[in-house]
Amino acid sequence: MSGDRDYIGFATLPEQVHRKSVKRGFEFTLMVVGETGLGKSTLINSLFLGDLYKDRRIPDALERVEKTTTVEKKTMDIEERGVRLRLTIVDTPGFGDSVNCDDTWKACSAYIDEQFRQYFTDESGLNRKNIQDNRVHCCLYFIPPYGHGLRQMDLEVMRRLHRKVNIVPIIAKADTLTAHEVKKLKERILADIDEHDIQIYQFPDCDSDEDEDFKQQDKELKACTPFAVIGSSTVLEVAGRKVRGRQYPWGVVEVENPKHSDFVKLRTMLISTHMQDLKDVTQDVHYENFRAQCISQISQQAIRERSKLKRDSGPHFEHSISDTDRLLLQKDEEIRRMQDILAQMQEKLKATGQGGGIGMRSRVGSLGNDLDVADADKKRNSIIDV
Ligand SMILES: Nc1nc2c(ncn2[C@@H]2O[C@H](COP(=O)(O)OP(=O)(O)O)[C@@H](O)[C@H]2O)c(=O)[nH]1
Ligand SMILES: [Mg+2]
Repeated sequence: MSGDRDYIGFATLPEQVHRKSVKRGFEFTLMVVGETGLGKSTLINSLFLGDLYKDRRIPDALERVEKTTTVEKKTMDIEERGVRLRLTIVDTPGFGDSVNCDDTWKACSAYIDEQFRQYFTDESGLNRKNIQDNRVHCCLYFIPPYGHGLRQMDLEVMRRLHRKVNIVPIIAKADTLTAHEVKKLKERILADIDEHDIQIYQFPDCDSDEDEDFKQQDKELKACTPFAVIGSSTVLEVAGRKVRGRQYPWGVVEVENPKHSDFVKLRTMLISTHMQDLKDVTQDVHYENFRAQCISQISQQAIRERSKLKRDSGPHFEHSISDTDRLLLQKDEEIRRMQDILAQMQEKLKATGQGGGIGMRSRVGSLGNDLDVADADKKRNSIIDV
């Protein structure tokens, strides 16, 4: 009983948050970018479709994979142990020739911006509670296995996108490289990224109180960037096991074999360990950037409109009012001074027995400039003083 009294109840907060999140479900959007033919569509199929539709016959790559010519969005609702995930895959048209990548980055950039804009509009609207989050949380950037590091084109596309989205670089078709070549290519790519100040997604530091297994997994994950992956839409039978792989005359390359590629590490990172962090960085860094730009644009627009209004209505409105006021005040002051002088003159004249101030009235009525008035004052004072 005494135990009950000590118990306030907030220890259930994590469960409450958990229940609420589970009820609401999760949303995640992944974009794939890179040259045509690098296996983007195949990898996406390998990453998700096989798991999503376990009972479905997986058709041959040739049957399934078609050339992507526009930004294509596929959404799937997945449920695993009661947790619902709405996964959106954005497949982009790859740059077809090795010279011009403008169309690709423009299409990707426009898509990302559009999702941010939609979110920004929804967030400023009335129904903020049920906003659908379609922002792109991660971009897998496919690097060809046959180059020596990043090409000018890769750098260009990455530079256009790195401030908008979490870029995760990937070495495509890693089955075409030996283990040594993979190692060398990874080093070259990381050096190029560093040299050209490209901001790829940074894995967060592992908390010191995490268990050793997790720390080890985290270390391995960080060490294998950029992930060297293999994709296949074909299921083969190897020693009685059904595996997704690629059949070569000398053997089978297994997509999910950690010795053959980093495919499983990539999938674990994307789905099991870093999905929430990718979403957090999208919200806190990339979206915040976009939002700041939006707000600054809106305020600049307001300033421009205000000055335009002022300019347009200037001669008739604000300016004329303040000018008239100023002028009126000036004139009032002048009149008051003149009246004072007049009163003094009249008193002195009275005292000397001469008649009322001739000509002063006309002077006051004509309201000459300040210099004239000052000169006149001096003269008058000297006359009076004499
Ligand atoms: N060697 C090898 N070939 C692949 C791999 N992934 C896909 N391919 C093949 O590359 C070709 C182009 O793949 P596709 O997914 O259409 O590329 P996309 O244009 O980037 O979407 C297809 O014939 C695939 O079978 C891979 O990991 N290794
Ligand atoms: Mg494709």
